[in-house]
Amino acid sequence: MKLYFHPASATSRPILQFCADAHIHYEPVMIDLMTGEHFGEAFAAVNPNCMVPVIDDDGFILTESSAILKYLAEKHQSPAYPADMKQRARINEMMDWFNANLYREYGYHLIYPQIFPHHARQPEVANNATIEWGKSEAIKMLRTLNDYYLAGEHRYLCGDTLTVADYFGAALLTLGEIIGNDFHDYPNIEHWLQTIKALPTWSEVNAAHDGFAAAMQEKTFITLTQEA
Ligand SMILES: N[C@@H](CCC(=O)N[C@@H](CS)C(=O)NCC(=O)O)C(=O)O
Repeated sequence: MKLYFHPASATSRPILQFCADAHIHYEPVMIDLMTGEHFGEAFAAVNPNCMVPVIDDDGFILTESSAILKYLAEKHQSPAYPADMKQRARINEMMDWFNANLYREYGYHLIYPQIFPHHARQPEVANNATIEWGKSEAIKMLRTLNDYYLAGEHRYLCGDTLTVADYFGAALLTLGEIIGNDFHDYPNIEHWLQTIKALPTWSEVNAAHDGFAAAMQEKTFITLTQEA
């Protein structure tokens, strides 16, 4: 299996970590998002959306990080994606919530327009409005994550077992570290993230992400708590 990825990409990192934990072997194909390699003809032929991650499993090409995680977990009969219908539905629900709700506002409206020039809206006033919108919507969603999904005694997102939803959600949330977000206002989120970050594979898998965050540290961004 080939895995097309970028090591600092929020949607590649959960797959890298799941593969590490589940001992899934793959041929890594690094696509350099920083030089625009993903817009080139070669990669567009693999994924016309020009996005990572993608897997090519013996000719079966699959895009979409959430679908890839579920496919790999099912293929390898991982306990991180239990076969029970209702447990699975709960995991799917959580992954859809992160992907369709949180990532749209938090990633594509609050964070990416501040760090990637090709995501910035024109004119500047439109970009600022996009960022403000993303920030206020993300805050509402994080409140729901903290007070509803992560309320109670359970250790992980969907109960007391680590699932693919935890890999996915933790990677998307830590994307905010690039602009200096922290989760001090959300103790349940902070506690859950600490649990996921304590996985033995976290540091190695997230080394490029940590390097990217460190390189951006001197810059000023609008964060969940920081005004312009
Ligand atoms: N819905 C897609 C989104 C993937 C995505 O956002 N990929 C980002 C990296 S984290 C990307 O390739 N961005 C390219 C760009 O912004 O030009 C998925 O979940 O796989």
